[in-house]
Amino acid sequence: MNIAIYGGSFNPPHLGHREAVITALEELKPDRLLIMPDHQPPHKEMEEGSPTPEQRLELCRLTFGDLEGVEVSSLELDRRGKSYTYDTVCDLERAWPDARLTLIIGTDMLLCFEEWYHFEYLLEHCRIAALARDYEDDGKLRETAERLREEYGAEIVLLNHVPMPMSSTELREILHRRLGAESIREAAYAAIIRHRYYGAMPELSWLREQAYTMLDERRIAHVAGCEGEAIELARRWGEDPENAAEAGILHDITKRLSHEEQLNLCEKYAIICDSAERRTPKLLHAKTGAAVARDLFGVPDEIYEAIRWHTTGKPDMTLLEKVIYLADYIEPTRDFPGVEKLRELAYEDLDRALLLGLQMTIEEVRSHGEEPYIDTLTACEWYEERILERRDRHVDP
Ligand code: DGI
Ligand code: FE
Ligand code: FE
Repeated sequence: MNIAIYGGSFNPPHLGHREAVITALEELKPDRLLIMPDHQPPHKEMEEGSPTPEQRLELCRLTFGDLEGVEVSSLELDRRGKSYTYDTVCDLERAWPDARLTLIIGTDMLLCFEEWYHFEYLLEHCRIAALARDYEDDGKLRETAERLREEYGAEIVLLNHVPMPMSSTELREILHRRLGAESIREAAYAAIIRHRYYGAMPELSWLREQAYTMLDERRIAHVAGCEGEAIELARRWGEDPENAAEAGILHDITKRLSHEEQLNLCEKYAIICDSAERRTPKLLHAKTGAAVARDLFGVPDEIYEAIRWHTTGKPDMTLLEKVIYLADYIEPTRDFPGVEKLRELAYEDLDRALLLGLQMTIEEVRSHGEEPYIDTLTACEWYEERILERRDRHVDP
């Protein structure tokens, strides 16, 4: 049996790793290919804030799990401590005494192979498959391969592999700037965002795609409008436009769910709701939307809260909460009597616009013969008082 082993930190695994695996499958045709995330690399410290070994293992499953003949192995994780390939090879030889082992390694790893723990044993017991870019032009690589063959009788094959422009190190540096999605397998990227590994922030185009599949077709224009308006309001009032965009994109993600589904989500996320909320699914979608946004997309608290309060508002709102409340109200697809006035006011005096929005909602709800929800009423009272106070003190907005 031919077993190929592809070890590494996979911190995170990316499409370059996946391409390498596909090349190795084609060229080596192993019976099985083991992806072997290390517990702790022997030659370096794992960067602070990296996901745990178990989390990296899971990211590997999400990156390679669908490839036939490929298995993500927890051997090195289970062994704990520093992960020496020598120990792994010994373990595999014990498990499969007749197997022929091939180590798949990167170019740089071949160049320093003589620093590996018990490298002579490894060269004697394993074939080496080095992932080489332009190896015909790479004198140093060919020289090293030739020398290892001569000195140790090593068996070395070079896999012609065009590496991706992106490395794990580079990805760790850009994920928090809302970049990198195109270099990572979708399912793994979704997990990275969900848990915000590496301080990752979602690429907005990726987030839109995800959110829009959760919406009624008719609502997409509203959500896109709300995102754009939130960005503008954020710029006007000194809020972070990207956080505003993220909250705008996600604010209505549970809106299309039925009343029953809303209530199921309340149960799932241990959301407490009173009888008025239980009766009015319109009020629930703000709470369930925030919970789902946090669960699926790992939104930070400030964005969670902005989604949470976007329907009713509340006293003493944060800037982001106000921005989302108003963006939802005045985005370009909204056309109700009075929207123009509210649009103007939102860019002139944020609190007065907020108050006007609250008052209009109360009027609207009452015109349907319903009683506005308590949060809406207390929010309205709070801003009425605040604006009166402001007037008394002649304070500018
Ligand atoms: O989700 P959207 O339609 O984009 O907007 P939204 O989240 O502000 O929801 C608006 C709806 O919610 C609108 O039909 C009025 C309703 N609503 C807002 N505040 C209250 C309310 N309904 C009741 N019963 N009480 C409220 O205080
Ligand atoms: Fe809403
Ligand atoms: Fe909305």
